[in-house]
Amino acid sequence: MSAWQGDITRLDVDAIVNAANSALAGGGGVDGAIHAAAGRQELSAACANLGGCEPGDAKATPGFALPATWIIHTVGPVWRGGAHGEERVLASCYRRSLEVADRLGARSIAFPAISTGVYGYPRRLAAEIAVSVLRETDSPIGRAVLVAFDRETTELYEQLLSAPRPAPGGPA
Ligand code: AR6
Repeated sequence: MSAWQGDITRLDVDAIVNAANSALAGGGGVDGAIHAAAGRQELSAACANLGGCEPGDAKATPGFALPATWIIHTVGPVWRGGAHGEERVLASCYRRSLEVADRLGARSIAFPAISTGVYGYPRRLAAEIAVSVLRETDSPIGRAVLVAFDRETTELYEQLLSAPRPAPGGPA
């Protein structure tokens, strides 16, 4: 697992994850950047066939003009103070994206900081969930890149990735 700062659409990995909305209708932020780089018409048509996506779930389309072969569209939670299941839904986004990508045969995947833009999830809490789900997973996907678009998120990922992993079975 590694952290990288920049535009996720430029990454040459098997799959990139999109922070989409439940209609899979396209939007701003990373979703807008992915639609623009993949090709708006083709990607919108592919998304329209998927029948939407529930928060915490993930669905795939081809990457079209992107270097990535696949786009895994996931829908993060809207932050409503933290007592509305936001953590469970955000963790599920990471897990389900890995499952869908693995089923397609992807062996490398890049994630944006899901929900931390328009959806308002606090950056530190979201980064902690991303790192802990990716650390705990037994997914066969060998390479996961956490893509940050801003300096604050990059520093959070770097701090969390350099912290020692708790010993299995050791004190919490
Ligand atoms: N590459 C990597 N990360 C990016 C890029 C990029 N090109 N552009 C933005 N980010 P957001 P959300 C970061 O708002 O909070 C859309 O309209 C950004 O700095 O894209 O899950 C959808 O259609 C932030 O850290 O997604 C939904 O309606 C992170 O990506 C809604 O926004 C996520 O910010 C989803 O909101």
